[in-house]
Amino acid sequence: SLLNTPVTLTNCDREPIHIPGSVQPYGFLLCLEPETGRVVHASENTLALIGTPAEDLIGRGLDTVLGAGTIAEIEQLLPSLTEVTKLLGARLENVAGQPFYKIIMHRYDGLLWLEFEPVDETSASVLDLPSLNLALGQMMGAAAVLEFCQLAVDQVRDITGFDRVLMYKFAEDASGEVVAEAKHDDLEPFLGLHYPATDIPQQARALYLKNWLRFIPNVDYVPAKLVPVLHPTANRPPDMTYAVLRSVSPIHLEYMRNMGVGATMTISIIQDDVLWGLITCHHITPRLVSYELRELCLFLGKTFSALLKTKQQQDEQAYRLHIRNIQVRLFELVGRHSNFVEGLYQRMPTIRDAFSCGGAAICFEGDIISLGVTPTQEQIRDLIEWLKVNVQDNVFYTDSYVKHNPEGLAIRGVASGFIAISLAQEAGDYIIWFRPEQIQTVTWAGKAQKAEVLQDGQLKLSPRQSFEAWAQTVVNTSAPWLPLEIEAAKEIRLHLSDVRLKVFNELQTRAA
Ligand code: BLA
Repeated sequence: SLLNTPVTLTNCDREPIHIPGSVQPYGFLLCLEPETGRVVHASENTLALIGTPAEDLIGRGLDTVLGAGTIAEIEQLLPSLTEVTKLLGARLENVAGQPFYKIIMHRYDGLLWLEFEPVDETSASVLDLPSLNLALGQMMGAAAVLEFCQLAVDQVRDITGFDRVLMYKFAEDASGEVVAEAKHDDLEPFLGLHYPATDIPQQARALYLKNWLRFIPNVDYVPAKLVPVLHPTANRPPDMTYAVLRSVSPIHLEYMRNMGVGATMTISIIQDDVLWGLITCHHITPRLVSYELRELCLFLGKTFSALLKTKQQQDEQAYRLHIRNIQVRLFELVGRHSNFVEGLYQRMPTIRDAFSCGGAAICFEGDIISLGVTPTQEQIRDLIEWLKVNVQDNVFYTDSYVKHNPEGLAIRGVASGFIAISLAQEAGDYIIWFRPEQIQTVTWAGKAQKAEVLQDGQLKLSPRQSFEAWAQTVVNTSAPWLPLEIEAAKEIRLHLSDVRLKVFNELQTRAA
């Protein structure tokens, strides 16, 4: 079965991370049968933490560890208990010199879950409402998604003190990009780096849609097994989807260790039931973050999730306006020039400014005018020949020309992707916008540092080698064209076709 299959780099998307049968040992777990209140699972580290072997707790009631007052409080919470966690503070009965414990409770998989976290700090209030209000106000005022992301990571770093806080945003293909970063000055920046989808496998992404915050106070921990390991009625360990102490994938732990990270906390950013991104916090050394502070970060994450759509609409609106504005000015220039083609490049803005692209080419009556970074004249002529023969659509776009034509390999550096609008296909009259290969626009700051190779020839699991892996998945590909860009290209084509027709008609009339 999967449970007995060792996890490797190639099967880790099948690792059943929701049922590891063990916990992180900084706290301990008791699972109760709801009907009887008897313990059916205990984590084996009860021995280390409270001096009682897990075996001795099985079949017993909570009165073995808790006083009557705490038990009464728990019983009051039971009727309303769901997979959403509830919190109680408690001192343990009959265990001298123990720290104060937070009991984090939820009900799931037919069990009552009681997770005990020792409280290590003096429980000073984490709620600094005035500064939280200020931060939320700033976040609400952010004019664009990127600014919004930056404010969020700054805020999370401010209130938690993590060495590094990243906004990790997923793309369509589930690869990810670091779009904002707040960090300690001494750390190498990760901003702008991309990672392949395999770094956060699909079952993990699915779990993070249900459980919005995960915490690993020490990546060097040795997992504490459950006693017994199998669920009382199912032939598998109990489902830890909502458990705070869930022991995480050993592969992920190795990744974090190789990265030089000692502790992490990660918050899901969810939009319309889709995992949009993660706020990922790293600390170089192990550290405990109190449950209350984690809840506060979760609150920020949910607020961020709720406001995100507005910010995306603002971004789209701003880009739409920008394109519209360029179009209006261009069309005006085109109308003023007796030779309308000159209106497309002789003044500012030029046709190239219509979209974010590396360069553009105007191909008209056998001439080619290049603007910005484009393929050579020769290469553009080849491209036009290919378009004339292979493309019937008036507007054609691709983010990977090589997929359509192997000859595209020669121009992938400047033109992995392009949009072409035809003004007269037979004549070869086109306007083309070029986008470079994406990987050439993304750089890894620590380029000098080589990916480490292990003795068995495998690359060492690390962000560095992950970045290389991502780079492999996007060779010959440009950044994608947005629907609104394609719409705008269609508008430009319609307008220029009209103008061209008018000019043509005028010439005809004059000739007659
Ligand atoms: C989980 N991998 C993760 C998580 C992150 C990353 C953020 C979620 C951790 C959590 O929510 O607690 C990846 N973290 C990154 C990246 C950066 C970072 C890219 O800070 C960059 C700066 N991981 C691999 C490979 C495999 C793998 C190759 O790199 C498998 C072959 C597995 N990653 C893996 C698994 C999990 C994971 C199984 C789930 C861990 C768990 O929740 O149990």
